[in-house]
Amino acid sequence: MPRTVITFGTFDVFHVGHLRVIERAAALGDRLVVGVSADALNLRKKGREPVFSQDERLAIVAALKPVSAVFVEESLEQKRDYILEHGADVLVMGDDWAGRFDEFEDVCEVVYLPRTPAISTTALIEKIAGSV
Ligand code: C2G
Repeated sequence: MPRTVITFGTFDVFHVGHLRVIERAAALGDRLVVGVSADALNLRKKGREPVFSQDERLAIVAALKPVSAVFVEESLEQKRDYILEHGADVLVMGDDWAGRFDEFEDVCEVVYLPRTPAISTTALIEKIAGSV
């Protein structure tokens, strides 16, 4: 049986920190499925629209070599359903979420990976805004 890894994220203004977490997640199994958070979920969660639309963010993540499949993450509360639906053996998240998804240890392994230091979508937006 192939080992399926699942991870979630907004992946807005895609950067190398996103790439590294996806590469490391994929290395933990045979296939990687990525839930890309919906525009509406971001608005609820962060109070602003992402720079790139969900269709654009999905297209970027789907085109990455380590990614086998993508889907839209409509709500944070559906995580258990997504894990079961996609037959995930491992849930991977960056360690900014450490401990937050331990409740799913009854259905899969839960792994938190260290974030890539010194890069974030927010910092990039501020840097770009400050240079124009
Ligand atoms: N990440 C990272 N290093 C960075 C920036 C981000 O490893 N410098 C990781 C995050 O830890 C996360 C993934 O990249 O695992 C996606 O990050 P975001 O796009 O910020 O996603 P987030 O808003 O955390 O959405 O269900 C959970 C949410 O959908 C996660």
